[in-house]
Amino acid sequence: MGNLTFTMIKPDAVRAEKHAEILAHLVRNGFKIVALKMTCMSRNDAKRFYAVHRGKPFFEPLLDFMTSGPVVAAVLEHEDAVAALRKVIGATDPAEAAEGTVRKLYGTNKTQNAIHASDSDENARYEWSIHFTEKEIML
Ligand code: 3AN
Repeated sequence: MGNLTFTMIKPDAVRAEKHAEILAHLVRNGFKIVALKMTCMSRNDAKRFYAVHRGKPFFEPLLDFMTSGPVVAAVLEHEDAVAALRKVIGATDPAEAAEGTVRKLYGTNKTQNAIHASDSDENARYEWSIHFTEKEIML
């Protein structure tokens, strides 16, 4: 398992001014930030990002939400990074997320769930390449 993963603080958490707190939470949990930017996703970026969900009933609302305001994108370093970050962010539905996880603390519902984390090394590389060039990743 690789030592890099990708995360994105979603528009709900950025609108609520929670992005700095969430980044601090990740750093306290042992993640090192190796790339970071605040940006707005275009509809085309969001379509590429969520291509696996095309056709699902929540796809269009998800695109509307993800393009509704700025996000904070980051590449994070940690041992077994993908699994480690999934554990810290919690289940997709904040109501089901474990106590102390980012989604339990900051999420509202399955769409507005504060943060994204990649679910495989391959998807992490695909997702960070939508946001970062190679020279923006500080390895
Ligand atoms: P996760 O982000 O936990 O890996 P995925 O990859 O299944 O979850 O879903 C990607 C994103 O799509 C989620 N973060 C969430 O915002 C949205 N989503 C997933 N399932 C639903 C659903 N049933 N209803 C609304 N939004 C959903």
